[in-house]
Amino acid sequence: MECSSMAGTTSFRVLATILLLAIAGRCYSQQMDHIQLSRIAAAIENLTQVEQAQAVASEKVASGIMKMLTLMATDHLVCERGWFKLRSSCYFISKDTSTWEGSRQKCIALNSDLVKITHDDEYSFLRDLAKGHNTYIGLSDLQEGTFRWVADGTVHQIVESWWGKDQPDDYEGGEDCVHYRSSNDGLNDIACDKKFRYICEKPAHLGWNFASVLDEGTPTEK
Ligand code: MBG
Ligand code: CA
Ligand code: CA
Repeated sequence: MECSSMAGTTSFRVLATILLLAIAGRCYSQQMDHIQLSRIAAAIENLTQVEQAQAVASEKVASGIMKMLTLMATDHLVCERGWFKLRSSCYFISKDTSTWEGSRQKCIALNSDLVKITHDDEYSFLRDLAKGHNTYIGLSDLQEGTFRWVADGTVHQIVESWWGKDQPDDYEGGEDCVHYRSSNDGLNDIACDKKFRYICEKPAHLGWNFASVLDEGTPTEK
């Protein structure tokens, strides 16, 4: 009886030990689970932060591009010193005089070409720039007897009101180059070897300061 009681006590101890070990093992593995979970949570948190930072960065890039496009649209186009701006072009009015071809070469040397007039307000602007002087523009019928803009070879779209009275008349068959004739207050065809002032045209360029585009707030012109 005692023996069997001893035997019973022993097997109880073994069972209890096994149970304790099992509980301890479970606790340990729960602790491990907890550690793993914390690690995963931290990793998710990190990823979220990275994603948020990326979203902020993409937003900045998008808004920078928008600003650049806005700047390119109009206001921030500028002309260098000595050139006058109208819309997206810069114009140079000479003080010296030259033949029509000589004028063209001088414009080309200034990275431009003799002016091409496409709008009424451009015509008025140039007439004001000429300030009462005879002034060459980039129109001639040296080739094929058709008036073409020398800058791009396009055929002149007739704007009657720009021509002076009774012009163009190819007077005595020898007038192929066009100038603004101050005394007629209009365009006139003339012999190309006459020497006049001239107007050059080239595209205006972006005058923004790159840093201001990336900054918050309204970009400022230099
Ligand atoms: C002149 C023009 C010349 C020719 C001439 C005809 C009074 O202007 O400069 O080009 O057209 O008129 O009379
Ligand atoms: Ca033009
Ligand atoms: Ca004429």
